[in-house]
Amino acid sequence: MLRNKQLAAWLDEMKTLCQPDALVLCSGDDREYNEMWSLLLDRGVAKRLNEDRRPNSYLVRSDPADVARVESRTFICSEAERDAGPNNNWVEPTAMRATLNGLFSGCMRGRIMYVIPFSMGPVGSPIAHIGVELTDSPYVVANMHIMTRVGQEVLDALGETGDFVPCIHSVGAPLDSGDEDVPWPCNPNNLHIVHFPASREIWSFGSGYGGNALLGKKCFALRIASVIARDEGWLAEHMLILKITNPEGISRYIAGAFPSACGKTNLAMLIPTIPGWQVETIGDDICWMKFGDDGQLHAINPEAGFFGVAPGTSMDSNPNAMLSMTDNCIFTNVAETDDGDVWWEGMTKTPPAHLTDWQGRDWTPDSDEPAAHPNARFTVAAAQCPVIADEWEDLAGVPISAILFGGRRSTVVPLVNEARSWQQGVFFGAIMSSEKTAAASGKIGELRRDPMAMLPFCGYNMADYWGHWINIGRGDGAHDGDHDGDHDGDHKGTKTGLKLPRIYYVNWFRKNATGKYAWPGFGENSRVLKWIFERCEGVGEAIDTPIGNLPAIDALDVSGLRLDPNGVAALLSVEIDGWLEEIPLIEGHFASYGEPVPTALHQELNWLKQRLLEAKQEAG
Ligand code: GTP
Ligand code: SPV
Ligand code: MN
Repeated sequence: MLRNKQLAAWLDEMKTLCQPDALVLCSGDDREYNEMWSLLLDRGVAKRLNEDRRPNSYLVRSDPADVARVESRTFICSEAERDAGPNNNWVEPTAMRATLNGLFSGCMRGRIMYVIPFSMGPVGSPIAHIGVELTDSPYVVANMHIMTRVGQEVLDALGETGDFVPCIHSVGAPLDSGDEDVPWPCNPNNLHIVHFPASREIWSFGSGYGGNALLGKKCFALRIASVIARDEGWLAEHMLILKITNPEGISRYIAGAFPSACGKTNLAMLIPTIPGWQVETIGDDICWMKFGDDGQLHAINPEAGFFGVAPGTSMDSNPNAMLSMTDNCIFTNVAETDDGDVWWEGMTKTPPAHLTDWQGRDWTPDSDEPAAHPNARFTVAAAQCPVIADEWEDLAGVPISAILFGGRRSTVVPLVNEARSWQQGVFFGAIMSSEKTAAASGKIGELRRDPMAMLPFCGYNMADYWGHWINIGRGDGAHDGDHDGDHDGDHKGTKTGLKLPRIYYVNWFRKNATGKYAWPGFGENSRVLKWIFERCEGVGEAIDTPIGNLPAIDALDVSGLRLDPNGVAALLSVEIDGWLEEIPLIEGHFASYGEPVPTALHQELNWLKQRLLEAKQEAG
């Protein structure tokens, strides 16, 4: 059955190492999906939700020690430490292999090893890639069914000699005879999420949750794929992809990088508040982009499902997400209502009078803790989204007109700012910063630089990654270091015929003096998308400012929005002093990456500083 020689050999090796009781080759079909759930129901970790309210859906409660990605236990084991960069934890590969051999030795005793052949991207797309995940977690199998394309068609595409990314995953909790299983086996004290970029391998031990365990997602589609993309001259990014159509029926595609839990899913599915405009979804988390023959970057969503943040999602904030999860859905670490449905903070204005919280405890509105874990998630097929675009699985991908970068910044960063050139756009991405969320363990609210929203996901030295972005703008993958720093604003690469996307720095999270969000966000973000669309069409008006091109005050459509005009002006103002205070922080940020930071980015920083100082002088 396994025609691929490399796969057969690797399976033998991993079976010997992990010593599972049995090996199951996954088909990806419904029978297998249902079988995983009967196992999980038996184990007591899953509950079938009320069939009338949430058909064919399950609630799962993880171990409270296994609820999010753990960046401190995530490693990039390149040959040289320098190639992992200050953005990654590095361990010398031979030493790490010795550690992993110890951890994985016998780690699947008493369990089944599932073999999941999966494709990231529609099978047959020139942008897609194949992986095989071995796992001892039926929960992972069920999630992979939804999040990726699994089964025989992938093995067929792989053929006898095709390449795949080997991904080995274990919850790290072997069962010896007589041991009783726990509902959510894991091994948080020995957590290792390891990537070998040279051999393009992934080894994950000790966690069964999200990006730690669904290895097609962050581990493959971002960390390993970013390395492949560097080598092959394309981009693997932490971005949503949306389609926007104006009242005349003209469509454009926009990609956007926002850090974890900063609004990608929401933006990808938004319902415009401005009449006549339409937004449809291509993807909500990951974007792979390659140049097409037309000189444009063409993007695919390598995933087949959404693994979305539940808290904050409601019929007000994101109706299309709510409508995606009416059935056939997996909910992890949400709260349960007394009638066997789900609830989370923000789903309804008033919480139910009684719930069972994410840890299975009684909960009432008087409880001190949230009923759902802040990183509770839903898993659902992308095809269930009511606004999924018809072309979301197009093998050639969709041509990208604009790229957005944005984070959570309560101060200084304006609502929207257009880069004058690709180079300045890369600078915007490189200086992105955001207040931390619950998607990863760590202190919430702390400001950190998260370049291109890739800090936890770039599989190599971040400064080299910036260099790669600069090179992409010139239409080549080669690295020669220097750059002319052109600010001609034509968004054309130096290679003839290149039509690069325009780049924007956006911020939905500015707060006013009273600590409230100054911008209503969500569906109202369509107003910003409209301006961006018009810029791409060559009609939207912009003002040249020291930090970039900002919308002329009446170029941003705020009709019908009950926002005081001073509020809009504040959202679009250039805070000279605030930005001048950022300069040493950006200098420190670049200094922390040292010598490999591209000259082009230093040029942009100097240029920004100069323009700000001039503006300050003019203002007296
Ligand atoms: P990951 O799946 O972790 O990569 O997250 P994501 O980037 O897809 O974030 P998501 O869209 O799930 O949003 C996360 C949180 O941000 C939710 O609680 C949303 O309610 C909130 N949010 C999203 N968009 C906006 C916005 O425009 N304004 C405000 N104030 N909050 C927003
Ligand atoms: C993120 O943290 O950016 C996510 C969730 O999308 S996870 O799959 O856990 O990485
Ligand atoms: Mn994400």
